[in-house]
Amino acid sequence: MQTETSPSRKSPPAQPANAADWLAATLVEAGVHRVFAYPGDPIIEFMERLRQHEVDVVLARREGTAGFMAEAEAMCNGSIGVCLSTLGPGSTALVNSVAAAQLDRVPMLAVSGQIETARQAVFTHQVVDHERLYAPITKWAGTLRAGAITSTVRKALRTAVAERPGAVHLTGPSDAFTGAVEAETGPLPPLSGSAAETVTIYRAPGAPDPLRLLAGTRRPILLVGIAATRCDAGSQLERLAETAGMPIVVAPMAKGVVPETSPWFAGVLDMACNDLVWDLLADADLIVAAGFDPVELIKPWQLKTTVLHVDTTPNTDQVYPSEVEVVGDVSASIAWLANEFSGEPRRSPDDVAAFRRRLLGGYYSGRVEGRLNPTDVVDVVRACSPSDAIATCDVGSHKLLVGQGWTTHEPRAMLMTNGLSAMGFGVPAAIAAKLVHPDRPVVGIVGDGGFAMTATELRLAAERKLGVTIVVLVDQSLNRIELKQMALGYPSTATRIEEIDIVALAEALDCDGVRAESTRELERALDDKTDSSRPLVVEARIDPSQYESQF
Ligand SMILES: Cc1ncc(C[n+]2csc(CCOP(=O)(O)OP(=O)(O)O)c2C)c(N)n1
Ligand SMILES: [Mg+2]
Repeated sequence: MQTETSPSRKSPPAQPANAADWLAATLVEAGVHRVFAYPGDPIIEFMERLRQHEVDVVLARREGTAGFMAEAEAMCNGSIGVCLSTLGPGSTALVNSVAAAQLDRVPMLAVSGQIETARQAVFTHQVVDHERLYAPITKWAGTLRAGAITSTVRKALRTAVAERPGAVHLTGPSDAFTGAVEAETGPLPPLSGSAAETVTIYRAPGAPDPLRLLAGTRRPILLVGIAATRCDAGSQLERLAETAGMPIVVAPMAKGVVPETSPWFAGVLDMACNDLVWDLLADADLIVAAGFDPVELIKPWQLKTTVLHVDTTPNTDQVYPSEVEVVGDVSASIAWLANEFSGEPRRSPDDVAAFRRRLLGGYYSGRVEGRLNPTDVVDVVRACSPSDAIATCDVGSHKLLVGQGWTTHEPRAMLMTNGLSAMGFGVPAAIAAKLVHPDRPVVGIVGDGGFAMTATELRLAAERKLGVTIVVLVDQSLNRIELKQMALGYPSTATRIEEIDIVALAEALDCDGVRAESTRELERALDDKTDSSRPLVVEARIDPSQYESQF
């Protein structure tokens, strides 16, 4: 469990030159040493102060991808991701990635510049009311105002990281940045997001004690989500699984919370073959929902099975009913359940293995012999990547396969958006992951639609010598949507996309590019990557027909 802020590199100056100087120093103290930005007039002063405090100001190619990079950085290391934009078109362009951090439950501080305070009341050119724009997609949207700068920043940081974490937006009028900060700045708040180790139990009238509930079951199962990753609950989850004999189903963004080679790992919810996973849950007599966030549900919750809610926060969503809640640090709660459980394990790893055989049978169905199938790409890329590789994926049919089929060995090693599920995440996330972990291989598996949205970010990767590998599944289709049109008997309207010469595009962006039409060509393309400082883009020309039998 994270209990301390990252070590500071520099304390705030005793006498900051202005509020921007103080804010830059405060972010450094809070452990921030990189921000992702797209500039404009009112944030010039803030960017310069960040530079003076040795913060790496990374220029993405547009605000939306800057925000995804900040989100991915926070997903990688559990810290707060910071992104900057200018006013008006900058702040409106940042909206998607702020909403992604909010729904993906990732701590983010997004800062947008604004015209000076006095002009805001009546001036209109490029002026958008940020507080109203950002209120529905953040935990809090505030403004830096003279006299309340320090408390506003403390509130922003504390709010972003507190359970459940999410996005905070701050508006910085240009005069607030260049103006003075209060004399009394106060200390930083705690920046640990994890919940208290003291566990609180809430019960509806007449509801059973959680220990008796678990003890009375014959077919319990664990459903694990992102709060378990935030609480580092993996080893305790495996211990409970073994002690009580419980298969583990994970939500997609929690992939890796327990190693997917664990004999108790059953599969991933709401990805490929989701019917089989739902059947497994329906067959249980108790679901221990451990840090499971219903924001990851694609299908409605239709189970009648009793749920024991174990999370950092009470079950305020009520997407699933639960009479009993164990609220606190998920690792501590699961450790308590494991310690107190007595009796024989209810199920064996053999039961889980039998289920996994069925699941994998479904996963590989629909392969076309002699063609490059989507599952072939997942298998080959996984086999060619070391076990500690970090993978990212985008949104579309390919995500549903990667989510189920990519074997993830550790937490925070598979980055995806499954709260907002916004296309265009996979490429910037791979770049951010490589910035955070320069020594680990990073591979992004993306659709041709999401790639077309974000490909130019690869010039940044090339410039910074970030040797990411991006595998583009080319089907010339926004497949996930085109399949739904087909199911309705409609023609493909606005879902076919024109071919791009991805190899030529990669070379134009100063990356290597390779085309692969078979598993052998794909293996060769990946094995031949020798220059670890040069991005590689693989145009994987797939036969998408396997997707049809999957969903
Ligand atoms: C920003 C955004 N716009 C639209 C969608 C709706 N959407 C979900 S999947 C998808 C198609 C993705 O196409 P592609 O990237 O080629 O992946 P594929 O489905 O072909 O694997 C679309 C349009 C979305 N999730 N995000
Ligand atoms: Mg596609």
